[in-house]
Amino acid sequence: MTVGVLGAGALGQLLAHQLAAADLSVTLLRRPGTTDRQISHTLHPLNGPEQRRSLTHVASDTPLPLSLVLVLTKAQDCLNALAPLLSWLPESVPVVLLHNGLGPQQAAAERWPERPWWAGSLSDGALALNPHTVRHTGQGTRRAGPLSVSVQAMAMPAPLAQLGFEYDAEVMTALWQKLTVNLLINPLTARDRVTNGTLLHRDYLATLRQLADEAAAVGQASGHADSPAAILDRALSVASATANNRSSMLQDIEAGRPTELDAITGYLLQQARRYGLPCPGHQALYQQLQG
Ligand code: KPL
Repeated sequence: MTVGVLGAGALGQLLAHQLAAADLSVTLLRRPGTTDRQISHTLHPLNGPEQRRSLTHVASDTPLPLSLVLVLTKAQDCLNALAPLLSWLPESVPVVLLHNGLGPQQAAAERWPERPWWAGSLSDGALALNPHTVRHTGQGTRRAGPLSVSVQAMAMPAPLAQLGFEYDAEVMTALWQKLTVNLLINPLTARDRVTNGTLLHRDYLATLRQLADEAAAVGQASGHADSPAAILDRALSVASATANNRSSMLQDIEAGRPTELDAITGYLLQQARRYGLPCPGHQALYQQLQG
């Protein structure tokens, strides 16, 4: 049986390499209409020499014997990318949503309620040097857990454990915590065009504190007991572990691609409006980065 990876950006390529390195069969699921082929991909791992391997690319509307699907598209592309795949994928196959931000996870589970949805987060740094070459720039933590109540009793799919994902029964908490990391790191690094590690400079501390305070207030209103200090510490420790990395939002801006701003800062602002909470720091970043 094969693991399908939907979304062949930096993290999609990285996980495809790591699955193949663990001797698992892996296929990159591409846009419908693309020709099936074998493509040579290169990984620059954190340590050791570069690795080359031939990876299979297959159009996502082509039925295949998949045992698991990992979704690493951009948040805003997730639902459209899933539709052709879910038109044929047996309902028993677990689908794991691993994109940044919040919103599409709930939308997918509502649109296809019969599916065994999983969700997760990874805070690795990865840089796509070109569509077939990726550099792993920072080791992150990886957590995944069942999103739908109907899969609570299901064991974690083995390939996730082989990729170093820890099982997390409270995956919404993991997603919230990852959201707070992205809220503090991505928009600031994208606005100022700096690496993640630049945020460790004291010039950024006051801004990061304000962003953490605002995020904590929204989190507490929506049921996530996360303190401003915990949010700040978490973001600083990821910025330090991925210091040389350019955040995915910065990479998107530099490549002229749409960013995940709406699923990250946009999601927080939407929740803030719901609870009547002001978020001037996040609002300003949203406006500076929009368009
Ligand atoms: O998730 C990331 C991203 O860039 O989107 C971090 C963890 C901040 C790594 O750069």
